[in-house]
Amino acid sequence: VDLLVIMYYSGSVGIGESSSAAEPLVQEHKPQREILHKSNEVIEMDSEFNNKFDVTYPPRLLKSWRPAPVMPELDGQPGEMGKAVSIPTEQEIYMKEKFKLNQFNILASDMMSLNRSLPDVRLEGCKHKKHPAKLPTTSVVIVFHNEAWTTLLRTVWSIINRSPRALVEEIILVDDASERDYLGSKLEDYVKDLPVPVHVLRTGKRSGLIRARLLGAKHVKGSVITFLDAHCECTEGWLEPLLARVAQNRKTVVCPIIDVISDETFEYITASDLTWGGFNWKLNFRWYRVPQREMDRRDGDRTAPLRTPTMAGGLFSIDKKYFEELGTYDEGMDVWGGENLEMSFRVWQCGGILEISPCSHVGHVFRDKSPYSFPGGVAKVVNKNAARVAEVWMDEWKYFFYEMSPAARSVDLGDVSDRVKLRKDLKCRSFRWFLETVYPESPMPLDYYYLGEIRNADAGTCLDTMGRKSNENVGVSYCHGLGGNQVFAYTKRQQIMSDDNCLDASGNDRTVKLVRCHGLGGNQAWTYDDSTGSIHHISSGRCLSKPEIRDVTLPVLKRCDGSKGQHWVMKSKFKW
Ligand code: LR7
Ligand code: MN
Repeated sequence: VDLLVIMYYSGSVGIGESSSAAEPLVQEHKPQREILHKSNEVIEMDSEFNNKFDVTYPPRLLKSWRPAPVMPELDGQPGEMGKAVSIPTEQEIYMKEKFKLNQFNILASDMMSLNRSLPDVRLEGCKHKKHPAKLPTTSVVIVFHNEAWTTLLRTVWSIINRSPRALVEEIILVDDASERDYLGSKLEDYVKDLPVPVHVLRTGKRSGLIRARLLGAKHVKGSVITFLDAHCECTEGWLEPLLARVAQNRKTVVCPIIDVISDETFEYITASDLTWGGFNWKLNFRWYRVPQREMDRRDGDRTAPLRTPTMAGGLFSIDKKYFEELGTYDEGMDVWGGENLEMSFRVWQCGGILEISPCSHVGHVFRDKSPYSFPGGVAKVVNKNAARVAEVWMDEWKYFFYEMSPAARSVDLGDVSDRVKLRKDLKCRSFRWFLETVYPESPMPLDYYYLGEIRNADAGTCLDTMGRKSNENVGVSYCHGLGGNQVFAYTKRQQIMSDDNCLDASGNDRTVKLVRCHGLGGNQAWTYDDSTGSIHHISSGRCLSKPEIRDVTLPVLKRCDGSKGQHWVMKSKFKW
């Protein structure tokens, strides 16, 4: 019995104070190798839900298994051992043309073996880790729409080659109304001869990845469902740590570390084991650094499972019955997006655990754009899905999303009453509980006084991020009243936040920057006086003032003088 299980049955409940730092963003899309951490609080997880249930498997559902043999390197083939593939210069124009088909370099993929070898990227401590002699079986479900042949089949072969044979019940491929010929009968014929049962299901009409996964899940015969995207490569020992965690506690949902397969060269690049999943005000999934408190909870053991607030969405194992008990997915979501946060919130708020197992590595081709169509339009679809998440799971924190993505207010999000009922029936906890207990580092502040525009009484203009990034200046511009770049939160921790950035001024800076919130006060601490309207920068003792010259759009810090140019209005929704 490991520490985690002991914690479950001991029933300790402790709510963490939300005083730790919001850890800086690691990277926009792709996980990164670098590390850095601070903050040091330890939070006990709530255990009330799990200890009411039998969370382990009956022995008859467990199977003996042996590790898969290590795959040999194929001499002279491009991409072996996860190396980058280079395309002959005379093919470069052709390569660029073909890139658009899948938004990755299909020539590189086509040059490599479907059985290419990969390095064993695991930490030393993972290679010798003992897993239970018996584990549950899994069905691997892969949905795809117009996926390339070689990436799809390399995903399939990497499962076959690198999983203990006894543990893979089947691979289920769900074709979401692809329009490419080779994904028809050619695919069905090809998979007949594989050494693992592979089934091809078809949605018939474009259903989106969420409903396509639901179709696949319905047919699963294994005890555990493992979802993968259709352009992945599983590495040595990827499956055992996932199944081992699910076996220890059926309510654990486990993700591998998602390594990067370069969309340009198909090089296999190991991702950091020190990032976890978060989200921003737009409800985009984001990678952030793991806070020190989670490192401490694991006693500094980097091979121990990492509890993550959210998951990327594509790659994880979940007990089949638990998947059903927990309400599978929200069938009202279309095409792409939202389901990853929805499931993350649902798992945590309804008594489960979401983890990343650092001993399991699966590569994924990260792309900058989607290659396929979004029936209904990208923005509409993504906003609809996110609004469904916000309405069902996020309580008053949904306003951060709506303020940031005002267009989401006017999308037709359909009927969410079934999902609201699910939340009630499962007696799920509040979003406040989630923020306090699971994700105190969230960019959505737990306690805040104000959320909205900040208007200068003299100039009549509003603070505006101008769409700038971290470490750039905050500006002012004409108040448009539409939210987005003009939305700020004034928090109980004296921050003025916009998404995961905070207003920050250091030393003798006259201008004010947007800097990743660190939660430590200092240059990011401000006091607002609602009677005078002054925004006072504590560390410098100066006040936020309208820009000095008319045409300049940068607000400045000046000696506080009570003038109208230092009067800022936070109107409406103020909750002192
Ligand atoms: O209409 C569709 N029908 C489909 O079957 C649209 C997509 N799909 C398939 C598609 O072919 C692919 O196999 O669904 C799968 C995921 O689509 P991608 O690869 O275009 O998505 P992604 O990798 O950009 O996006 C991530 O977020 C998605 C949000 O809905 C899903 O959760 C993806 O599974 C998820 N991918 C990962 O988690 C891998 C790591 C990426 C990160 C961070
Ligand atoms: Mn993907």
